[in-house]
Amino acid sequence: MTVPVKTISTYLPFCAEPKRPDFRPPEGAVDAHCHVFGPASRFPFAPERKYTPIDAPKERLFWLRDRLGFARNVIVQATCHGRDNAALVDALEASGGLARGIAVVGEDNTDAELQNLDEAGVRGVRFNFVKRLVDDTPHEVFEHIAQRVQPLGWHIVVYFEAQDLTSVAPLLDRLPGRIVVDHMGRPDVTKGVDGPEFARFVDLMERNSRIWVKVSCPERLSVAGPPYDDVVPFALRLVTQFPDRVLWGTDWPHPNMVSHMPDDGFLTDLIPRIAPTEALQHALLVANPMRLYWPEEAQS
Ligand code: 0GY
Repeated sequence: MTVPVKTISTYLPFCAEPKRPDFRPPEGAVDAHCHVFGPASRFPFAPERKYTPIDAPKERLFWLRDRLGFARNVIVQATCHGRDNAALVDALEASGGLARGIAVVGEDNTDAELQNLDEAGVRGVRFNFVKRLVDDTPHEVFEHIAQRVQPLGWHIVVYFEAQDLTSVAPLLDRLPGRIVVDHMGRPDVTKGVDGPEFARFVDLMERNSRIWVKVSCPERLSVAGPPYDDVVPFALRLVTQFPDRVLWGTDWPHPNMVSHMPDDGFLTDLIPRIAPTEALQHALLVANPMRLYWPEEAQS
């Protein structure tokens, strides 16, 4: 299959032919963090974006899902599409119920617009604190949006980096409902899994049982590079300590990667290293994401 690469970006293209993983995900497994980008000809990128990605359309995402042995996707609105969730909605509608979404919305979105997103399969809203990706949003705005989406039963996904935990933590305590932290709160892995910085993140999860975490993105967090031995202990710690509050995702198509582009089959093969038993794998890949994204189908 040809990859729809457009050289409009300085970033690396996603891996065209990922390996078939040796690890077989359990039946019904969910890739709970991935994106669709464009195609720009149909879904233009946001004028305020901080990067222009290579097109990564829904067809290619669904092909990857099947190749890796996953059953469902959770598609997360990325900053390059701003608050225009059209590409996300298009992918959700084309998925035949096999994808749910996380949108980005603003205070000016009407209740009817939120309702339409819900009907398309959106189940949460993302608040981004990563300075290279977005301009600052006042915390009161996030709190207001969080209150407005509660009647829909949505949860909040937050993306921040470890050095921002101190400033974001009070907001996390105030936000209602469930909160999912992207990419393990982006620890600085050189500081060690037993160091004070990661301890602060683990402590946050211990104190607040409404906080879940995605054990994703070793390729972004690693200093050593593949096979990401420096990241595995962080994910393993979270999966074993909070087995019913962890999610896993590929992060395909890996926007903003400049050092190397991971093979998604290889990322899938890391799962048994971070979730070493079948019970942990089932919780991580099936039971937890089903509870959050398809609660109407989830077995308790
Ligand atoms: C990710 C990570 C990144 C980008 C975004 O919304 C985004 O643009 O999340 C990043 O550059 O770290 O989850 O895709």
